[in-house]
Amino acid sequence: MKKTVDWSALRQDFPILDQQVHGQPLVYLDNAATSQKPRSVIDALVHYYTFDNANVHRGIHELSNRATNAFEAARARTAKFINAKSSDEIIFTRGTTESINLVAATWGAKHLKPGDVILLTELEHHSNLVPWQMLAQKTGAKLAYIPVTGDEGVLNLSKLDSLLTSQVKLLSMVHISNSMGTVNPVADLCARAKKLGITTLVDGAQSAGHLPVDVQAMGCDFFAFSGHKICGPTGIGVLYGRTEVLETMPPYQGGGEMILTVGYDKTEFKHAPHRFEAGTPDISGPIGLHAAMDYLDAIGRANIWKHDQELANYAVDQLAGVNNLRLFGPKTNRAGLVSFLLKDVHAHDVVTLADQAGVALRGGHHCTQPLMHKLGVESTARASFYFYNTRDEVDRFVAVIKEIQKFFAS
Ligand code: C6P
Repeated sequence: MKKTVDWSALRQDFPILDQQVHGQPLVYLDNAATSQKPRSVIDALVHYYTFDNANVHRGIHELSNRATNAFEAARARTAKFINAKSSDEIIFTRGTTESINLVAATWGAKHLKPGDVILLTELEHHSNLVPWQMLAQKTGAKLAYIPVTGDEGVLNLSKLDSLLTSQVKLLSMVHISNSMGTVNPVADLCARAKKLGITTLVDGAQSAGHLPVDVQAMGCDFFAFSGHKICGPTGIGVLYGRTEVLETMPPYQGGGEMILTVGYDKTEFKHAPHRFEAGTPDISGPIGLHAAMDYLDAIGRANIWKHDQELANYAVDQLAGVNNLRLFGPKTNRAGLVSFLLKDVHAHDVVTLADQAGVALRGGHHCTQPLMHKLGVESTARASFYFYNTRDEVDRFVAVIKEIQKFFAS
């Protein structure tokens, strides 16, 4: 881990941050929705389209070779980024959502039967919930949930033994909750599941770009994340799958590039990962993602995690001075976000007024509607931090929240 990082110098790498919104300097605190992109990522995309654009794996001309090499180099870089054993364990998708849908459509359809149980947590984003509901309807499998304790949004693991029955075939869980900031003990949970022969999936949408990820140490069978939340482009995502598990799975979609031979009545499919990547893929996406991963690892994700957590803890301390504020999320080991409500003020009003002051927040159910209902609310306002945010920005955010509270209280 590097000892010191010049965080404010890093801000210069993000041209978008240097602007005024509604006459105020932009304070971008919606990083859990999507992160901003450093110049190196934008440059990588421009370079690819300016000099190397061609289709991959098909041509034998120079541009096609360059594009193919860059595309496959991004796959190898991704394997390194999460410490997968091999690049063949990396499937490019459109994002976390598609990664999870791919597992549901292929692994799920092959391995689940009526009466089997898919175990989730009550913290899940709709992306790690709706695909399993759809699969359960198709296969006759059932869903069960590890419960959360109230506003802290921490898993109540005292129920785990009774939930881990012999019917459970899959444990699929979020690593970091996007609406609470909870960090789940995924390595422990994967180890418990593995002993019982249960397949595991970790939704890393909010973790991959924020802390060091080692899928082998985590012990999961699948790990999903999105490029756009880790300084990469939109439209590119990753599904890691352990080779032994991928090889049991039928293809996702049929088409070009995923086949070995095709006859009029029969097709032989390629091995992973190509079996799961039919058609012309997003090529610039992995190239941009490669640049993003290089950028993040030059800073060091352990450093980023420390910075994220310091900002979140500082925000929690400062928000304690705001009247009638209900704070959600864990008391310890909070990820870099704060979710809250002001008494009798709709989260959308908080976000709209904050926007007028140049502060970008998110308000809503954050695609965790069942969790919101469990907590007895419709929505929360959320500030989510990344390494380019500063304490001064947290101060501005808190000052704005104080003003909004006073405005509605008067
Ligand atoms: N959460 C947020 O503002 P996609 O859309 O596929 O890139 O990521 C989906 C997703 C899956 N899991 C978790 C834990 C997530 O946080 C997200 C995206 C955004 O919180 C948009 S709702």
